[in-house]
Amino acid sequence: SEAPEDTKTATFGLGCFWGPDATFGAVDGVVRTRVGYAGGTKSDPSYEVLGDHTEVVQIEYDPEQLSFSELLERAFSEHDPYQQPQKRQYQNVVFTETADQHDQLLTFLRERDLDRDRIATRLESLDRFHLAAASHQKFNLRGKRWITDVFTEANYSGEAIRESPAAAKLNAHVAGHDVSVPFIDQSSDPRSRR
Ligand code: MHO
Repeated sequence: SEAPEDTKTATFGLGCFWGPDATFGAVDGVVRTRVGYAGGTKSDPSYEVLGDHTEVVQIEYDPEQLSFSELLERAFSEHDPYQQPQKRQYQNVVFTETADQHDQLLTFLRERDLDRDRIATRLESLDRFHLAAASHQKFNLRGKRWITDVFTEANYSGEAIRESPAAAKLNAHVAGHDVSVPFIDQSSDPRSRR
């Protein structure tokens, strides 16, 4: 089957973006991942000249398979919402992009009994996502030249590797993540029996 067309995006800052690029890549229903910078005002940020931006992962997901709440579940299991790194580059940020995502975030915080007065995670609405350079995309996979060389030989550009659903899964696997299915016992997931 082909990659789903009606995808949505979710954007999170969870420290150095190489990590969440891989953890979210493993999640069933995540179609593509890309890393970049958001949450600041500087135009054209780069890794070297970041300005007031934060490293973020942008997750493109199939809403038929995965909800924003499930992504929040994962994002909050990846950080302590009551601690925040001093360096803005690595801060925890949950961006919402639509009114629906914002509602799901409020519901999530309420159901999780998160103390809104103590929560340190930045909760912001996404203004703009700035893509990071190709050398930062699928960083774990890029450490395996014998795999990326095959993409290159098949005429994938850096951009095509970044946008490849297969590369997102390989990147996750190389980083040591196995397919993760939110809220479903993996032994009962038909995929693991194929
Ligand atoms: N320079 C740090 C973090 C990289 S992450 C893209 C390191 O080498 O681990 O900020």
